[in-house]
Amino acid sequence: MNLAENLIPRPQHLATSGSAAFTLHASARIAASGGALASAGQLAALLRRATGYALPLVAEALPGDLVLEFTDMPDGGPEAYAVSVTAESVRLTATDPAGLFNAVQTLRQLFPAAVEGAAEGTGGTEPAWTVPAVEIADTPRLPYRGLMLDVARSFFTVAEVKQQIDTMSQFKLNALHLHLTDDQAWRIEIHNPAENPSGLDYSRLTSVGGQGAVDHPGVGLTPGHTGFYTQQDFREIVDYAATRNVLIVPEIDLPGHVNAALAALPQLNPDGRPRPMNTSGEVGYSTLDAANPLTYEFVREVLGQLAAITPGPYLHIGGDEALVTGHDNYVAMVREFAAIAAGLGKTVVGWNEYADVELPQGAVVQYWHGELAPAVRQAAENGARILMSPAANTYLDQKYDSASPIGLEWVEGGPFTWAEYYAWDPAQGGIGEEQLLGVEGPLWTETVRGNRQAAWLTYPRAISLAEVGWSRQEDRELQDFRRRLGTFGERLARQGVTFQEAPDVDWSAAPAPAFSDEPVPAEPQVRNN
Ligand code: TNX
Repeated sequence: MNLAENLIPRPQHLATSGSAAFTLHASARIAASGGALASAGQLAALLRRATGYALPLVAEALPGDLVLEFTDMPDGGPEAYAVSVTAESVRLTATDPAGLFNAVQTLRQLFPAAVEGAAEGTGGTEPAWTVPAVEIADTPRLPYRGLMLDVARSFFTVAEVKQQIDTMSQFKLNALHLHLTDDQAWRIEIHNPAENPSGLDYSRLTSVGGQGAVDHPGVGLTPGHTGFYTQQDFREIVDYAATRNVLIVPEIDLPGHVNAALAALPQLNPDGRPRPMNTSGEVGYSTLDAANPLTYEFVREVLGQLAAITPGPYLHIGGDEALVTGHDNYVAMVREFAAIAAGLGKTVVGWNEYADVELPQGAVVQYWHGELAPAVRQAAENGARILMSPAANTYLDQKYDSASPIGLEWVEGGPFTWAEYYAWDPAQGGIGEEQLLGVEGPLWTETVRGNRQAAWLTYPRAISLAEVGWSRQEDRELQDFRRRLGTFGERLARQGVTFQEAPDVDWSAAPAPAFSDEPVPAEPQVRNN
């Protein structure tokens, strides 16, 4: 099978040409300059590791070289790219660095799967490093194709987050939403401001609030699964993600899901006393106090500091499951918090409950469950854009089947496999294509510890989502995707990425790496949806 037939996500235009394949030889070089050098360097690193070739970066190409360069692409957006392979050369072109990054991911899949391994690991049999002759012109359907990692219920170290960015970005997923705070924990350092008349001690958010996680009876709060990011750590994640065309979207969940903040800052509670930390998986019991002026001072300080370390356009303020807030208080607080975020120059994002509140122009509504109509109305009236995370098509925390050792199973219609996350159209319920910002798969982590477990729930379902977001609806086909998915198993296995070996997919090219070299958490106290 021609490897061009296996690409994920499926490109918009692909033609295999009659020309002979390109073969990468030890003498090959990579030609690039200026803004193309970053992607050229990444391609060089990947190919050097697999082939052991020198692959120097040079300014001018000769026959047999790989070329990365910028060109005009009148029809494409910032992520559009082209790949042209003949027997003589491989040319990757784009208008922007994001496009060249995407082109490299496509080229990577055009090489044999052995490209994902170290040279010495290939057992001495040198594969032929050939690439089929193709012409590809590609651009995404939707601008935002994301995953969400709940680092509040279970902490992930900076190194773990970087590893997840590496894995997701090969599928051209370009946004990682970090759910930084929740009832169980607060994960982002907030400095005490120089002027601090009310005396809120923000350092306690992490010294106290950072020490939680969802507890698992008999397993406990294992080290590495509690903790927090310093602002320096956060910048490190943002910078790393940017080199992989991934935008970081930070979330502070407000006005519910705030128990860790209420434990850290006693003045936020009506009685002025700290709440105890709570490591159960319970939801919906905590709220900020709309009548307390310190609530707004606190949110202004936190969002201000977060905005200052977030170069991307989005600031997520949560808004979900504020079950004990009271409607009027909810509206009063969310309106003010959204205005604060907008005042910081950010596009505010919130879960779809917040679409009941009048939102600033151009806000983003992240739909996860319930009625879609308020989100569609915000789009029509306030220019809102909709980010689709319907639980039954995107929730990566759900079990694959009742025997899954980890995962929740509260979402109606579940459990869910790769197919439910593939066979749907995000433009539904009256959402216009222009109003659709994109798709996102949230990985809530009440039952998850560490990257092996995270990856097992994430893959292959996130691969389905990547194609939903990238490829045009009319180009997507379940049976063909099933086939392509199966061929991808070997690449994930070589990368050391665990995945669920869905029984209806042919993974015979390679088994998945073991999932269970970390303890499987015992059932946490389960949410009551
Ligand atoms: C609902 S989805 C939540 C989270 C839970 C998740 C578990 C959403 C906006 N809120 O607090 O972790 O369900 O599936």
